[in-house]
Amino acid sequence: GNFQAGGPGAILKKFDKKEHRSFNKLMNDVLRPYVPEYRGESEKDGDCYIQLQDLLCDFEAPCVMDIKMGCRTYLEEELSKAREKPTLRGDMYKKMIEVDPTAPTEEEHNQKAITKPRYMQWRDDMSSSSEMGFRIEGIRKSDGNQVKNFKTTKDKTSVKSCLKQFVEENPEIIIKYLRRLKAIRATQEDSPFFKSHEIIGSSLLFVHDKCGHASIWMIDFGKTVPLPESVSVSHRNKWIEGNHEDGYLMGIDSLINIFEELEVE
Ligand code: 4IP
Ligand code: ADP
Ligand code: MN
Repeated sequence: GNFQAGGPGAILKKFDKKEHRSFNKLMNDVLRPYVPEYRGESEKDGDCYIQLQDLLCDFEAPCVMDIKMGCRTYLEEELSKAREKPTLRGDMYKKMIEVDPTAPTEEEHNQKAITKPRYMQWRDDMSSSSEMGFRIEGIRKSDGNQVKNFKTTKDKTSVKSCLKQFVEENPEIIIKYLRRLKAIRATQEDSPFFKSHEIIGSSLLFVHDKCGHASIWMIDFGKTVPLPESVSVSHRNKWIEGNHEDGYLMGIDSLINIFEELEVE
């Protein structure tokens, strides 16, 4: 995979140019407290890595949830590249029919392949991404058991029941997550980095344990890119190709709304 054990309290993630650039800038941005600390580059067995703070190391048997943010999970540049030079992906066709054998068109069935943007758009629509601005990617409970079958978890009621299970209706944890989500949102609304980037495929990592520790960090900046000079985004408005809107803040608004409902239940 992409990860290796780092030194004490650190992990190594496969080096990626876009992610490296993002972490460098984030270390000098108001968002710094909400991302893993970036500790430089390193090399292992001939491969390049970035060294990051291990977000789990202060927790006792943590419960972990990865929420992928945004209404869209592919970059605008991926879309234009695919249009110029469409690459057919058999693996993505297979992943598609595993979830819904009726999803491909007749042509796609014949070629047993689809393009990446087609797959990504379909994934966003099948999950809560397109409408709510986030989706649950995976949950790991304290016993180490992982759940990843959230591909069709789409409507608010089912998303909410997954979140409710994750926090085990523990009011102390809910309050801490809510406070942290609001701090992250307020800081994003102030952040020069956030203002000037299209943030795609990035996640919020939720971590809590039995001792009542709970926190959230922004992770995964492999598809976070600077906006063109002339473009600014709200991170809330609807995406129309060319406007670079990613729906990140729309997603965090919906998440906060659900956690607020869980708080009073
Ligand atoms: C995956 O689809 C995820 O969207 C990956 O994003 C994406 O990698 C993969 O594209 C795509 O196949 P499923 O989750 O439905 O399996 P992430 O790794 O952030 O979850 P990219 O490179 O776009 O981030 P390919 O092209 O790597 O297969
Ligand atoms: P990828 O780019 O391969 O999708 P991510 O950055 O999204 O990788 O990380 C994948 C998973 O690895 C996350 O869901 C999380 O569980 C774990 N992870 C990522 N970064 C950290 C970190 N700094 N500390 C601890 N765990 C992490
Ligand atoms: Mn990723």
